[in-house]
Amino acid sequence: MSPKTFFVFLTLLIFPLNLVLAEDGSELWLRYRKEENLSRLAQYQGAVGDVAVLGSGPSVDAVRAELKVALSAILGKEISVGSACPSGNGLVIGTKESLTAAGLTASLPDFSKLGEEGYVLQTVRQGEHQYLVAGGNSAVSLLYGTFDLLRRMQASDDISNLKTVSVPKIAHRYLNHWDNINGSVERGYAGRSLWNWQELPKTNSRYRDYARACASVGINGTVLNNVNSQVESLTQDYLVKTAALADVFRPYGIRVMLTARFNAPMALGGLKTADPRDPEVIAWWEKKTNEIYNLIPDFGGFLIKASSEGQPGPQTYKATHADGANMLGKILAPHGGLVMWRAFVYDMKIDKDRAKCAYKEFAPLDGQFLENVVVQVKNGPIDFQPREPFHPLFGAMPKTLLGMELQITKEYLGQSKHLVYLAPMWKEVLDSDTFANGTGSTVAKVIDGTLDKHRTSVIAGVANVGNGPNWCGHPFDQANWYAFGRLAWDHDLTSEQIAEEWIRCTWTHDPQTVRTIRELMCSSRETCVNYMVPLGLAHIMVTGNHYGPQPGLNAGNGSSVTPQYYHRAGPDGIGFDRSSKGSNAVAEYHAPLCDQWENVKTCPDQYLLWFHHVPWNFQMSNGHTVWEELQRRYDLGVSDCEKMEATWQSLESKIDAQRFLVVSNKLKEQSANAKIWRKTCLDVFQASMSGEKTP
Ligand code: GCW
Repeated sequence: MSPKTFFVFLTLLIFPLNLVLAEDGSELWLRYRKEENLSRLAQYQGAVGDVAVLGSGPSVDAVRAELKVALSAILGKEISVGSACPSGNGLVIGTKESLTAAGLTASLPDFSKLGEEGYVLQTVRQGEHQYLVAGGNSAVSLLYGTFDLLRRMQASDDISNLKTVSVPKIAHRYLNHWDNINGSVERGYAGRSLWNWQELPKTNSRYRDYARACASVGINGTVLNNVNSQVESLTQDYLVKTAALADVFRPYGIRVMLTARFNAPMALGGLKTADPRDPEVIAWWEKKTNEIYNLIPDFGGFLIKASSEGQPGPQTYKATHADGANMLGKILAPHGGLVMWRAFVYDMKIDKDRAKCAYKEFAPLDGQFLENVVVQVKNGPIDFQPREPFHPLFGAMPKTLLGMELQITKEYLGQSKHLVYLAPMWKEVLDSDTFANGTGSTVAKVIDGTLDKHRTSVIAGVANVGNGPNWCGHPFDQANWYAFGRLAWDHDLTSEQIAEEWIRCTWTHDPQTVRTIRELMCSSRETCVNYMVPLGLAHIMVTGNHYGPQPGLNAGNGSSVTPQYYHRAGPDGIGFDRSSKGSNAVAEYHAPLCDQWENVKTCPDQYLLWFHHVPWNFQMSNGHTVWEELQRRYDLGVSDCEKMEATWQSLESKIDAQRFLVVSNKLKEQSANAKIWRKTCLDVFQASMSGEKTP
């Protein structure tokens, strides 16, 4: 332990309220600090020292409140936010009408292209004066424009001559909380649930901070409860509590949604069936939906996990997913609500290859879902693994509104103990070409609705937020919440750009440190793949908690979904044969992908063992056998973890002591874990190679 680290440790022990606690990560990336660069400070004072937010209403008040806090901190003096256009230079924020009335729209772009949420942020010269103008068509768009400006200022960017137009590419950008009523969070690693159901409808200041954080990256919806849904969430008591949260979130442009348990008409309504075609069932849902909209007029809709992992669903009644989803869709449509129907199903009676199940159940239903029904598909065909090829449904349901579900909480990627920045993984999926409609039919274009001309679009992220002081557990997990929002808004942003923004808001402006942290973040996902599941391996984590390695559990019994089921290591080789000689999952992809992945010679290394079972002496393109290459990748994973540790240590003087220490300790644990992964996996594979049964 370095002397500085030791000192912090001691201080934390002795003086729990010492100033160092100020950097506990609770401010997230909205960590407004005084601009230290004097010429920049002067520029900011000139540009935004005089501020007016035109108009009124809850969202406008939210803009004012944010600006007051942020600008006062950044400029280092109390700023008052007026409501009339400044007579000299200054910042003016308003909707089209108010800006027009102030005579400021002449040189601004056409507002009709901005939609409801897009904004313009532009420097406007008028006579002798210069205004920085943020404008849009709705009060919420002003909030987005404001956060854009504040992001630039936090990053110490030049704002003297701005000309930005920003419109979200995806309409519904939702978080999915897997939070239970008792305060536990399924796959939550950052404390208990943020929602205090006991205390609600009484609210607390953290709810508002959550809304600020979400709005600052453009997240505009949140599903409050677990997809493994408890019917209690739909009782009047809980709806009143939900309405209280909705009231806090509304000014920030965030709509609330709930999951609904499909058999609620039975469990809550006392009916004998939940058959979606039964008139009494339909009437029950109608009544419940009306009750919800009476309390929450802008309720977003229901997210449903049906006929999946023990959750009830329409199939009990020999009805299809479309029957179930449409029944609810029809009821929600007049209210403007959506049904998000999950495609996470893997009934292995449908196919022995888990990766094929959802496609087989859902693809034939294309064209049968109503317009306000979204089929919500995980990024990959199995389950949030460190690497999977994209889900084949993305190229298979052009007539269906497909939404994508990403997992921000890193269930299978070291949870809140490992530093893994997820943007590169999400970009990999979004940028993948499905070839559904010829070259360039990327997954991003499928889900933003442009490929198949859908009227709306959806992306969901399983939240990593809890009630712990730094919200996400690992200080770097905040970057994943941030990146989800930024990519949901604009999937053309690069992982590097997003990391850079986040670092400059969260850690420091020092260029060298920014670069170092950015590189560390951007390589972290590949590092994780290397020490966990290289070359297309998957799902060899401990059954249940999904944290450490457990490739050998039940090896050799050949039944259902054990880790051995996934890696198939044995004397003859390793990998899951999904070629036409095996499960033929490759056929769920369009040409040329199916041909490229079918052929072991053209299948990319990163998917080799996902699509192929190869002998241990299989020659990789780099001349290694697959066994040698596996060893090399695990070694690389371990040495890259050690490099991350060393790199972080080199930043000690650049980072506040408290967060430095938290990250140091976590990186140490990550390195130790990577070694355990390497040893456990290689031992089991080696034993399998020689035909031994592994424990
Ligand atoms: O990733 C798996 C998790 C389950 C989860 C399920 C799902 C909410 O292990 O905890 O349940 O997926 O996505 O429904």
